[in-house]
Amino acid sequence: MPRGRLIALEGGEGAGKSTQARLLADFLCEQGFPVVRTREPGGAPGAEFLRGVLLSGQIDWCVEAETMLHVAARVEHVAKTIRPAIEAGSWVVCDRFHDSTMAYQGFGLGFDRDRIAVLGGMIGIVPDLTLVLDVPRDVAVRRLRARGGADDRYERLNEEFHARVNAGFRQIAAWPGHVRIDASLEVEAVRTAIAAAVQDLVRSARGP
Ligand code: Z5A
Repeated sequence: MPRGRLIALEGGEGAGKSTQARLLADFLCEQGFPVVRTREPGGAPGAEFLRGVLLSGQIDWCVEAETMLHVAARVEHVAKTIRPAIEAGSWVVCDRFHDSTMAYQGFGLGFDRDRIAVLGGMIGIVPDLTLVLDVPRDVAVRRLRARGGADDRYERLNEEFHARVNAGFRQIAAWPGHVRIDASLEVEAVRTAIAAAVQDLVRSARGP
């Protein structure tokens, strides 16, 4: 059984990650790969439980505890969902992964980024490819207002916080294994850019 792959979609809120995760999963299915689409925080029962704890805003976590909770949710997600899927040959499309902890808790809330990197090493898996969806904050806010719905703990934080997160994601997008995607374009144009960005991975999985 050939090993599957892990592709993460990252970026600020309203960048279009969930929309593009669905479209990427469809594209990979069309290419003949079994696909599991999942998200963070969440993606396994224990991790979904922690998602509620983290996003409800009922508790004003200190940043250290908040970071550990995101990492704990990820460890559970990897153990129960991601690793078994990859070992069974599936391609996992994940809406957010460890770079979100780096961007939100590190760049956004000021938790020591070297320590976040160490915690990332403990997760024991690195995405084969990370697509960082980059969109100006004002565009993202317009999209979220048009969609409506209640704000979570992070959406309620101020614009300076979101500016630091977006600047962090721009730095992260230049790291090895990452590709920046212009997510301010129309849905179909973003889908096409993402399909192009995964081509090398698709080719390498097919072999010579
Ligand atoms: N968080 C953290 O702090 N640390 C961590 O380690 C992790 C997460 C893993 C999870 O929220 C929160 O947890 C997140 C960071 C934090 N909070 N923030 N901010 P979530 O999962 O509930 O929400 P999100 O990840 O921020 O997703 P979102 O707000 O739903 O945005 P999105 O998934 O990127 O976008 P979307 O749902 O695909 O699209 C939003 C709307 O725009 C929707 O109406 C679409 O139809 C529309 N859309 C999408 N693409 C386009 C284009 N190209 N043009 C026009 N309109 C579009």
